Amino acid sequence: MDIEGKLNAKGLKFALISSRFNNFITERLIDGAIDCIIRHEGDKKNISIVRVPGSFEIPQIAGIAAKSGKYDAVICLGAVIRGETPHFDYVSAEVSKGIARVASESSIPVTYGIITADTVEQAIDRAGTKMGNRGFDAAMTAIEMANLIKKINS
Ligand code: INI
Repeated sequence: MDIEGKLNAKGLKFALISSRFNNFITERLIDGAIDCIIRHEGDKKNISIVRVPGSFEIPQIAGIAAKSGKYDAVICLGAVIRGETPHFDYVSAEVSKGIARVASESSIPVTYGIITADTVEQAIDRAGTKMGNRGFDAAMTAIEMANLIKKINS
């Protein structure tokens, strides 16, 4: 028997955890995630948007949201853009490891919509222009995974 999650967000509840750092990018990721959920029959009133200061703070809040029992999926949205110091490397490594840890410890999907880019232009390309929208993609994965988990558990 093949088991897959369907791409339908009807009745599903989502938490979007987004950083305010680089908010000219992350607000576009939020728009993309909401657009994806609504296009797949989800409802705006079932979407909570939680803003945190920077991407480093995302995993902790994602873990709390995942454990709260209020959501069917948690979608993490952030933009880490390389500067002139190694700060980028520390923040991008920690947010990636942190989300992976929270996801593996959670019973609902916790998806990764973090842009890591060398330049502002690369980040813009991935926030709704040339290279799609990472927020939309992370929401799509969350919808499929939420339905897959429900199916496995049913
Ligand atoms: N946070 C980001 O989300 N993106 C960045 O590009 C970034 N840079 O480059 O500094 C960033 N730093 C802030 C960090 O996420 C924490 O909020 C801060 O260190 C306080 O814990």
